[in-house]
Amino acid sequence: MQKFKEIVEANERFVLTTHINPDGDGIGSEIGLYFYLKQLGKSVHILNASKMPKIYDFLENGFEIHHYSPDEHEQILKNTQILIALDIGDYSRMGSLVDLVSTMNLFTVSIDHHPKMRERFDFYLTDTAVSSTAEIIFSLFENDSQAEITREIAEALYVGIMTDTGRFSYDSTSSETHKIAAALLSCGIEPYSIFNKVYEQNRRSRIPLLKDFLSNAQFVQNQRVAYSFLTRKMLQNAGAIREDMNGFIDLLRTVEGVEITVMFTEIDRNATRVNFRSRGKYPVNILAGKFNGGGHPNAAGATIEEPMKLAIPTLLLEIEKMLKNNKENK
Ligand SMILES: [Mn+2]
Repeated sequence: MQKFKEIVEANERFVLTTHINPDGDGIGSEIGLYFYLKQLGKSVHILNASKMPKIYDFLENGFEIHHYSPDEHEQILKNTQILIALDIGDYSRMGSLVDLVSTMNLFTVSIDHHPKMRERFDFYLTDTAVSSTAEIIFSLFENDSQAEITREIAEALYVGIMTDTGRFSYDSTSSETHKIAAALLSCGIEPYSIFNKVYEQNRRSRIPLLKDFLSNAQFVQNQRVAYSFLTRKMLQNAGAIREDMNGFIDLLRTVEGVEITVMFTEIDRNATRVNFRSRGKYPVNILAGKFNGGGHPNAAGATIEEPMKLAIPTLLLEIEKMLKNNKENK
């Protein structure tokens, strides 16, 4: 933390980013850090490889979260001294920013709560004990008498914590998490209003897509593994976008006896996105790691460079091995 503060003090121009397909923690942490740096008088831009998810639009007030395009933002990057990637341990998850950033003489920082992957950032502020990157950003404010958490910052950090803890339900939710949430609430934010904006604005196209997802669901390995899939065609027919799938995988996880849940989504003809959930017995980040992905023991993801038809059996075989090894080790 001290070293990070020194980096901040010694520099003036910052760019913030988060991972592709950003979540509430990535966005909330960016916004928190944006204001933190602004309060210290720094120049700050936020450039994200992916478009801003609509549900988090309400957090974007009086500043802009740019959807990165090399032509438009090259100059900003050229003028930048420090690039800070939030909620990313894995450099490649900066998406389209990687091409330009990796050729530049930029000092790169990762602030994250995931285990480090293939160390490529110049500096890491990592705390795997906290629920979310937003908790780390909160502690920046806590440890700095010059910085103050305003209502808009509190709202952004609360969204980060709420979404990354599964609404304060995962094991990563600590007493410290609740203390931080309490501190944020005392800044005057309204929990139901935030909950409503994040979780109760589903698009109608989510429903036909959910229908497909549920009818494709399979239970294998003595019902211990549940999986389902969605093709591009199904998304198209439902008029759906990727955000419409949020939370689908967690429905399968709630089925009794299910230990591992997997959701496959077709990216294109030769690439399949795989998301994993575990109830705790099997660390799914190990599975994701086999395909260059990553995450937490209970929630992870990877992209398999195979058509979905092949990716499904490939992955199911890996799961079978994992279950078998676990049995033998007992
Ligand atoms: Mn996170």
